[in-house]
Amino acid sequence: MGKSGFITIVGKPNVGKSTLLNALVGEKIAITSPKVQTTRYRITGILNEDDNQFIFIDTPGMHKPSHSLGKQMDKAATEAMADVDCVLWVVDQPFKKSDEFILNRIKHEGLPTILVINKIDELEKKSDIDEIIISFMGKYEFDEIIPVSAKDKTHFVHLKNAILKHLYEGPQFYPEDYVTDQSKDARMAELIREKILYATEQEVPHSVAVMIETMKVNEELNTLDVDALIIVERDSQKGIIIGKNGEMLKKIGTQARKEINKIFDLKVHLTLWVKVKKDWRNDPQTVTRYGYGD
Ligand SMILES: Nc1nc2c(ncn2[C@@H]2O[C@H](COP(=O)(O)OP(=O)(O)OP(=O)(O)O)[C@@H](O)[C@H]2O)c(=O)[nH]1
Ligand SMILES: [Mg+2]
Repeated sequence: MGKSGFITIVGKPNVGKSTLLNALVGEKIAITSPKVQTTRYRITGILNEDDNQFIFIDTPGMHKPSHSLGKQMDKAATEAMADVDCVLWVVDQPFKKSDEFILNRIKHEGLPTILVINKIDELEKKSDIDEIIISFMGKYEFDEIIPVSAKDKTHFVHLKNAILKHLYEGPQFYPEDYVTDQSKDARMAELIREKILYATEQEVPHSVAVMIETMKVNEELNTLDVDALIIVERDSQKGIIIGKNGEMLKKIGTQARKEINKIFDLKVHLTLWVKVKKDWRNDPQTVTRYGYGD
């Protein structure tokens, strides 16, 4: 009988948690971007391999929250550490004072924790990895310290074997064709948000939420007609998202549609709308309504 269990992926923003989740599962489950705080809620991604089932939980990067959205993100990350079999703490640089925040939470849970040093493809010399390892030594009784590259999928066999030690023999939790807990709507909304994260700068990416308003099968054209709403916090941001002569919105729509078509093997007809909801990130009720609450 194979093993199965839950593995939470935690770490600071932008260290490559979601990239690692996608690479381990072998499918784009979570969106990724070079901007910090890309992931906003817990996302489950499941890998079935050799009778074993790895249930990974990707979390928002842990940071000191400054608004309701940030508080919910932080809560989601912390709560994802309860009741799991093992934690992957992902880092990409030597230990700093700012890591104590996560270290203390890991100590509090006391779970088996594997320190995953990511982005080793970016390091110039082997001694750079050693420097990171040494800086984390003695901070916690890590089960293992494993350098990886989520981008190149290096040392994944070693990582999966280290995780397997903490999973349990028994029936699998999910059917084999179940890869994520996200609904199709949520995944589509996230893919649209990802394109916005790439296309915009400064405060705009952080101020954006995306909701799927309607989704209908168009039998005549054999398409799925999707209307999505992009919400921003200010009129100026709405102007940026729409762009001169609507160019920006068109670009976001084209990129999102292409990827949605590919991932879901569907022909989607996507219409994007933009709306301003002033300071929505500071309003707990709105944060929940946009899908980032409890
Ligand atoms: N070179 C390199 N870049 C990587 C690797 N893993 C992730 N990245 C890049 O790092 C950036 C952040 O990746 P994400 O996966 O979005 O990071 P995250 O930790 O999920 O970020 P948050 O959701 O904001 O907490 C992206 O630009 C990725 O392409 C890696 O192994 N090598
Ligand atoms: Mg992420």
